[in-house]
Amino acid sequence: GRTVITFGTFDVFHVGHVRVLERAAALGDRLVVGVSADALNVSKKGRPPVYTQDERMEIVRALRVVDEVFVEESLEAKRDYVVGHGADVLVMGDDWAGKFDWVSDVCEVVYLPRTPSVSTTGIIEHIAGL
Ligand code: C2G
Repeated sequence: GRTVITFGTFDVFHVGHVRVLERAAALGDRLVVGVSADALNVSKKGRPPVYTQDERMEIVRALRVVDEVFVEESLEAKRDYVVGHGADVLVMGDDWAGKFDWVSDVCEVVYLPRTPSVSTTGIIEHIAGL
């Protein structure tokens, strides 16, 4: 079987997240998802996500297309996560195009087009303006 791995924050879960996970799952037989740690988001974006990592993992784990979930502690550990989970292909949305090509010595790397006009930031701004 072919194992697919993908990564993300998946904060304020939305249809763009579902679609990228469904398309990632369709590329193999088993989908493993690294959900970024709260601490990683603080260091990356300067603020924690709206939902905690336990809540974000619980949501992603509940999806029919997801087989396994783990905490992504570091952006630089991709190669270790790929090898550790026996992944054959790493999938990311194309906002990350080219950024993880350095992992292509241990697996195939695929960037999928993002779903247009939906984002966590947009949802937060929408709600803040109500
Ligand atoms: N995504 C998408 N369409 C959108 C929004 C997001 O396809 N409209 C995809 C992103 O391209 C990504 C996944 O959904 O593949 C998760 O997006 P984020 O939660 O924004 O993840 P991010 O904070 O970019 O974390 O190691 C990589 C990081 O953990 C990625």
